[in-house]
Amino acid sequence: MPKIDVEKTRKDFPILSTTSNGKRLVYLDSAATSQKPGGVINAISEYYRTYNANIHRGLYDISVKATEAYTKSKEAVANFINADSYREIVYCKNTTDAINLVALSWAEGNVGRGDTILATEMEHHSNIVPWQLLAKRKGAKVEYIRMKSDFTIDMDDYREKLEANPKLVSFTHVSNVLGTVNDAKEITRLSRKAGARTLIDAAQSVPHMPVDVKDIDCDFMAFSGHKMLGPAGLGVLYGKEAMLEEMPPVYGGGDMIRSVSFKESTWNELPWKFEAGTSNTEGGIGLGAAIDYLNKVGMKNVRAHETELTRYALKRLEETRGVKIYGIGLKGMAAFNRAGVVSFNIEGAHPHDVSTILNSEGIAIRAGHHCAMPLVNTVLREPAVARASFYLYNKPEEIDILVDSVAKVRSVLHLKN
Ligand code: 7TS
Repeated sequence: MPKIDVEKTRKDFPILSTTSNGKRLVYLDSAATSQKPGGVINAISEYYRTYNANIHRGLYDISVKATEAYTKSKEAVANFINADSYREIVYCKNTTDAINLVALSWAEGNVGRGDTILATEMEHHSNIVPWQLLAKRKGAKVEYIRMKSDFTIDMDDYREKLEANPKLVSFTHVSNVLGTVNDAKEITRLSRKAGARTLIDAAQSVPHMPVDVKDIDCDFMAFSGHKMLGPAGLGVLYGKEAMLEEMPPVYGGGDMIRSVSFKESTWNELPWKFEAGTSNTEGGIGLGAAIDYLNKVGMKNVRAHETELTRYALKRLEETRGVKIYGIGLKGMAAFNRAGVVSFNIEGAHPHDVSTILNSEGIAIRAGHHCAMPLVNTVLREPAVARASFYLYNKPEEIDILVDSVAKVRSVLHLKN
């Protein structure tokens, strides 16, 4: 028995029964953003219909209820990643914002002239640009751990780069282009041994597999609610309590203070110290509902389902003429961890044309540099790649539609061989 009843699951996602270009929507772009189940949509709607109020401010019932729901969602996030408490869960706008918060707070005080920040060659721009900005401000430098030709991190290169005593190792858990799952625990262990702090960009891992911050033992982790069935505009920064305690706030304003005088201010307790102004209450409530949904399905089941889909997609695409895959192939999956992101090109076709033709078949995939220009342009040496990415609501039949349409692309573009 499959652990996920995909037809039943699909019924929970209203958008999946809509059409696009007269065809049933085949949504294969969950790495960009996930679709939302009715439970999440309803939780947000119920909040606006029945208890919309500003949190932490009113003493009246609906404000208390909204505050409780928002705080409860933080407890759900903390449990979901096995953090010690909701005090370690800071709400931001998204992964990008969470990483910038660490750059502007912790790193601002701890990285100086000549210091190094280590990332990898497979980062999303959001885990490159904040460090480049910091490096410019501080006279520090950003270095990148090399990727091997098998699409995994070169651990020898990493060990070598650790000898320069970097202040921070900030790396992606799962590549949004390659689907490579990096060994977060080992990378963190080595970084700790070298005296560096660790930030994990978990935008593509937390939504798709069990992730345990205590087991990994990282200092920081960043991820986005919109990629895990929640609404956009709400991301998470996890930080070890001791780290967050010593960090200064970045944004000042309402709610993040304990007291304010004309001369100076003191800060609210964690995690509110980092959350100035009126909160994204609907975002928190929506993320809480998303986590309830994922917990019911079980993250091990999500991971198993996506692994199965990935194997099937790789098998079918590897058999398709003219298709080149960027990432661990079907054979490689025996040895390496791989997530449900499959980037490919069709020989002789620009990925934008591929995406446009697939769109006419109702298929949503992404084409471009996927906000990982250094990886795509410099390491893979491509101007762009097409990418299909999966989630718990995708089914093998959709991969068949994708692969059949890829064959159609070849005939539309009159590609030979
Ligand atoms: N890190 C990784 C690994 C990502 O895949 C993304 C978004 C981000 C950070 C940034 O997330 P945000 O929520 O702050 O925007 N990745 C993608 C993608 O692959 N296609 O669209 C967005």
